[in-house]
Amino acid sequence: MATRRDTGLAALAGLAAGVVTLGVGSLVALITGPSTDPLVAVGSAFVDATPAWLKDFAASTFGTADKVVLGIGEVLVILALAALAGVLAARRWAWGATLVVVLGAVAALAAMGRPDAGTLAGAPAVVGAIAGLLTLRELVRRLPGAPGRPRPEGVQRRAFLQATAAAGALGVVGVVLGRAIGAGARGAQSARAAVRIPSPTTTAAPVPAGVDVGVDGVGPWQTPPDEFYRIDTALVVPQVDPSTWSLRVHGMVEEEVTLTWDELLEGDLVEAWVTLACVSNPVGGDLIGNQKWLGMPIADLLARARPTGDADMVLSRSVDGFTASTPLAALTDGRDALLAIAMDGEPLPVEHGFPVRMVVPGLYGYVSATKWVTELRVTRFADDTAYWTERGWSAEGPIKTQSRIEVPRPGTSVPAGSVVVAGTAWAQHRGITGVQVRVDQGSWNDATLADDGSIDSWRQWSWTWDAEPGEYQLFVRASDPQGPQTGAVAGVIPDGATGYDTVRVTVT
Ligand SMILES: Nc1nc2c(c(=O)[nH]1)N[C@H]1C(S)=C(S)[C@@H](COP(=O)(O)O)O[C@H]1N2
Ligand SMILES: [Mo]
Repeated sequence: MATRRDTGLAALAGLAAGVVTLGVGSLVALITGPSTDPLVAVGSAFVDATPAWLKDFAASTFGTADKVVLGIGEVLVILALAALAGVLAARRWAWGATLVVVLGAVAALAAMGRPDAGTLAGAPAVVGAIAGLLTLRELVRRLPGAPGRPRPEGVQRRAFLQATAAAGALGVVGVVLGRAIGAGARGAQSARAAVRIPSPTTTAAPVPAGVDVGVDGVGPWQTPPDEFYRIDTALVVPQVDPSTWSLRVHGMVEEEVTLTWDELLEGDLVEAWVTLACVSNPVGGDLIGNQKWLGMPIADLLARARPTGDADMVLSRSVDGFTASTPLAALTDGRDALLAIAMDGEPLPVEHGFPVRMVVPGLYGYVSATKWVTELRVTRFADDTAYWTERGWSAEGPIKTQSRIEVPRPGTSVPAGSVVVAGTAWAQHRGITGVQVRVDQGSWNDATLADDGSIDSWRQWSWTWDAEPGEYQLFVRASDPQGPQTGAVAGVIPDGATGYDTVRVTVT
């Protein structure tokens, strides 16, 4: 009967073999591409298989750190399974070996199932698993008390631990080297540095100085690019070389069109201020940002392709397989729906879609803002579904009129007297017509709107409250031309959260 200590050593052997597997896998992925790294491939498959409630939980709990949390969770699960493989292998080699083979096969299939998978996508997982198997066999043979090990137990133990530590260290070096070299070799960053963004054919209307409400604690009207929220399913940021990029427009069209990067740069480019928002943004949340985009009107491209008869949707597709279903009408009704190449006058940041992404005013990102876009297929809602629709979200996602209080912060104390309450409201492509603030169950008070930057952008507001000491709850609501936003509370699934943002404050 194996003792508890033997089990511990066997688990260590499994861990070391697991790390070797990952290290070799990530080194082989230097040849086959970052999305074939077993850790990345399994994580991506997991992301794709994630049901709507779990995505919602991850986004609302971890925000844009959800990828880091996923990565840590994945590594912990893999290491636990590797330890189990070690324990099994020590009892009976075939059991442990079977577990390693199954794990390797799962990782290989995950990599081969990625939308951008090449023929060798499974190689890192397969080669890694073979290296792991060989390591595990060597280490299990060296377990103290294993058959054919005549030396005194203490000596055996030391030899085993040395071999295990060496294997584990080599594995870690492999993982670190693979990742570091891979990150250095990512081509898009240098391609981006070489891009010259042409001047707009149509410039955006000048932004009034008063778009910023001028209250400390209310974020800038223009979101700095490096603070812009990032939401996507990509565990490694797709690296797209503009010189080989092209966009194919096909499906229900009279003429198929292929657009190259050079043609895009030479076309008429429109500049527009648009506030992008994520459907997973909870009430009061910050998965939203406002920027100046530059791009070719998608309507111009569709006019060349000439959509046929009863087409009512454009299914855009990214290099990494993400898809979005955008109503054809939203792309052709004259709003600034763009194939964007620049944010704030600079080439798109790689994680925000370099070289080309879509930006459509008034629609949540998941149905409109495809990054790294390479394909537009004109089709019908009745015939096709997009990435998130297949996971429980609505096929159409117009942005809901919303508002949030940014000052005062929740749970803070403010001195009695004049208290400035301020924040942001948005109703992209409809426009904010008013914002009101309510104290507890009192009546609604009109806030002052800051200057309007564009009908597709958010709008800041402030209200001065004559506050007496006590505990209060503040509520905000915004109005668009159709009337005030709803106070009915709804979660983000299936088509965006509703309800009033509220803040509790103590007046002293
Ligand atoms: N290729 C790709 N594009 C994508 C997504 C994605 O997962 N993959 N996510 C969409 C979602 S849900 C949102 S809210 C916006 C976010 O854009 P940002 O990361 O530039 O803020 O991108 C959209 N475009
Ligand atoms: Mo989103």
